[in-house]
Amino acid sequence: MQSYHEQLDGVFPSVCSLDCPDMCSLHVHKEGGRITKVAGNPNHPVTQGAICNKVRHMTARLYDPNRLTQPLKRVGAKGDGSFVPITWEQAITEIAGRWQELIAEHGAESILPYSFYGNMGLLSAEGVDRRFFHALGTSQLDRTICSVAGTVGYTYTMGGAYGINPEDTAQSKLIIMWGCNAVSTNMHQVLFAEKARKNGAKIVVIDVHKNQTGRWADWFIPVLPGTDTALALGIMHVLFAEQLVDEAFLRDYTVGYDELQEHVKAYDPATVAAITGVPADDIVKLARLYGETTPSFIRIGNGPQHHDNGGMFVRTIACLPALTGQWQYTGGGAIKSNSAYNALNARAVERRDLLRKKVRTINMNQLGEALTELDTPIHSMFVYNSNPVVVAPDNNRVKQGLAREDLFTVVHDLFLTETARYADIVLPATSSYENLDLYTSYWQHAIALQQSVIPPYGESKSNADVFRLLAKALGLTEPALYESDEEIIRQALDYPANPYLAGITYERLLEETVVSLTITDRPLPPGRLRTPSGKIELRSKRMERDGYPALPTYVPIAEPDTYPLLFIPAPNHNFLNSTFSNNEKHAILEKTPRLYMNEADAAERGIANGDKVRVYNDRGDCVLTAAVGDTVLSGVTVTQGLWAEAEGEARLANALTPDRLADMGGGAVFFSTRVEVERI
Ligand SMILES: Nc1nc2c(c(=O)[nH]1)N[C@H]1C(S)=C(S)[C@@H](COP(=O)(O)OP(=O)(O)OC[C@H]3O[C@@H](n4cnc5c(=O)[nH]c(N)nc54)[C@H](O)[C@@H]3O)O[C@H]1N2
Ligand SMILES: Nc1nc2c(c(=O)[nH]1)N[C@H]1C(S)=C(S)[C@@H](COP(=O)(O)OP(=O)(O)OC[C@H]3O[C@@H](n4cnc5c(=O)[nH]c(N)nc54)[C@H](O)[C@@H]3O)O[C@H]1N2
Ligand code: SF4
Ligand SMILES: [Mo]
Repeated sequence: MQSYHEQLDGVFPSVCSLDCPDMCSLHVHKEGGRITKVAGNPNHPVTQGAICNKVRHMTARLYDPNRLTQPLKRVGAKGDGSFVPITWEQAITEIAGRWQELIAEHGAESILPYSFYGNMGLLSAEGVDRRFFHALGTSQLDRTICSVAGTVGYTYTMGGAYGINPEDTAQSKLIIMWGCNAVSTNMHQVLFAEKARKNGAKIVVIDVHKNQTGRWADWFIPVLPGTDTALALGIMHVLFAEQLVDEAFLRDYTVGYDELQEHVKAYDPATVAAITGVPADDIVKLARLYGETTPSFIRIGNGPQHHDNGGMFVRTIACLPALTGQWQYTGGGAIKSNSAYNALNARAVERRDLLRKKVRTINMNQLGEALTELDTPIHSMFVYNSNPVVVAPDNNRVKQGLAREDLFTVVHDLFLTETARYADIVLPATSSYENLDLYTSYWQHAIALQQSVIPPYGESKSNADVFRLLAKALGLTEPALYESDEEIIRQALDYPANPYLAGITYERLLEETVVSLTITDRPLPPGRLRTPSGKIELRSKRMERDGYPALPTYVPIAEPDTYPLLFIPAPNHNFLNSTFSNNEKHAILEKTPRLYMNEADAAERGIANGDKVRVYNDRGDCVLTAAVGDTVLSGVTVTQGLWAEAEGEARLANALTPDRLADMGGGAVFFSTRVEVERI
């Protein structure tokens, strides 16, 4: 039978490759060899035919006139975007030649790979690329920009990225979206919550911004940024004080509950109200609602863990369902991430063993510092699946580093991104619709196989193919670098250590595209958790050993208060991080980058709704349009979306964000930022 990409017309099964929890099952429509429509697959049990606005307009991105078709070589100054086309052979020869010189003179550690999950595919994000950089012995990258602080925090409490089945949340009676802008970032969680609401469930949203998700809530609770740990401890205080806890559950399935009970006495509602900005009455009301409703579900969002205290935030929230024994009930408990159920054979895929000597590891959140301040400098960087000039914190430092004349930069992307403008060589990348790849969800329990639906666009190539070409040009002989896409996918699935993968084979995926995991028992109560005690660790000896308080503890954010307003640059509805920000269709849908401000703060500065404002601090500035109202508390400002740079106007929110690291895992702290705002 003809493969999908050889057929000119028809409807083909596919899967969304974007870094989004939902991993929607798609139907791709083709006419005359071109994709004409990307739609949801109505037969998929979880995503049920619904997809987001962003991907409904995917053809505008795939066939955007600005999409790259050929390799390019820089002819102008770094950053100004002047390039001429070259052939793939010239591009690969030049990269290999420069790298051979650098390796001879400075060693392979002078080369840094920089990537994230612009494409979530196994082969695109952690396959041949990882093998290649391991075999070459380059510096390694710590991929910490998204969710690591919270993952570490959750793991201390719960033993791993294990939550409940999101499909069960249709049966919940209380749903708390805690720092999760689900209407924009996890739409199928909203659809399950809607089902629950029809059955009488209440939806509470706790956020610093009354955005689309806050407006959808039955009860929106505004909180001051970075103070949620105190709020959770205040809820615990009331639950213990009013005996709303499940004693039997605490005794059987947790450790340290008596110490926790003592510890939270200090977090009485009045004390917590002063920290969080949530009135004491509301803290009591929320605690009673939580204590009296079963089953209750908490969706732990990514937002609040992008603070200095983000690891402790997630560690603390993760304790709440245990207090009322929620893990015992269908639809009760929490989801932070469910990625551990989908774990593939990373050892076989990434081949860390190919790295034959100890090399340094660079935290991706401190790229600016790494490029400008290291004693043993980075002389070359290869960027793929990421756009650090826009997404990395303190991006003026990133730009300063990328502007270095002695830095040889290669960027592989679908577009001439803000980062690509600083490259010496730009390579055109295929979209996920052009490749075979394997996808797993970090929310639903499913694995999917993407088969190429269209041939490569112009001369573009997949990540895996680029690294195979580079390996060959550099004369690397390690056979693992030349294994086929299919072979690597088979190795990933061959992983008896993960029982949930049982019965999932390459053949089955070819046939069915998306396959649900078989989950009969979970490492959640009444089962044994993967914590040291096998129970939920309300008190954690492991944390104590790692230098943290053993019990959940509120620690304020670390940003010095030189500037008066907190600044939260969060994701928006129509972009995915910086992806789509450069596609006209999506930018028009999103209209303009705004700064949400409280009326009192605006009045104090003579700012009216619709005014152009400059947001600034010592790190940089950003020009936005003021949206004055009551969607944020006084002292808080919010912007949404990682916008592409506009002609002559500073629009990059990350010009303002710090590159400090979070309390756990070396995570990013985008939201622990302080600024001042002035009318232009
Ligand atoms: N449309 C769209 N979807 C996306 C993305 C996108 O850019 N756009 N990005 C994808 C990626 S990579 C990720 S990681 C996820 C992230 O998706 P989410 O888990 O929803 O996380 P964020 O959108 O970063 O932040 C969620 C909310 O946290 C709030 N927040 C910030 N600080 C605090 C705080 O201190 N306390 C509380 N309670 N709330 C706070 C923000 O206002 C925001 O509404 O979404 C994915 N899906
Ligand atoms: N201020 C602020 N900054 C943030 C965040 C925030 O909330 N606020 N969120 C953070 C989070 S949670 C995340 S996950 C990061 C995300 O940061 P990134 O992972 O950098 O995400 P994107 O901006 O989507 O950039 C992905 C790039 O990969 C390219 N790409 C897509 N597919 C392929 C492919 O197959 N091959 C190659 N070579 N390239 C491809 C896309 O065209 C795009 O330019 O941003 C972080 N930055
Ligand atoms: S971005 Fe998320 S919601 Fe949109 S189609 Fe992809 S997986 Fe679904
Ligand atoms: Mo992310």
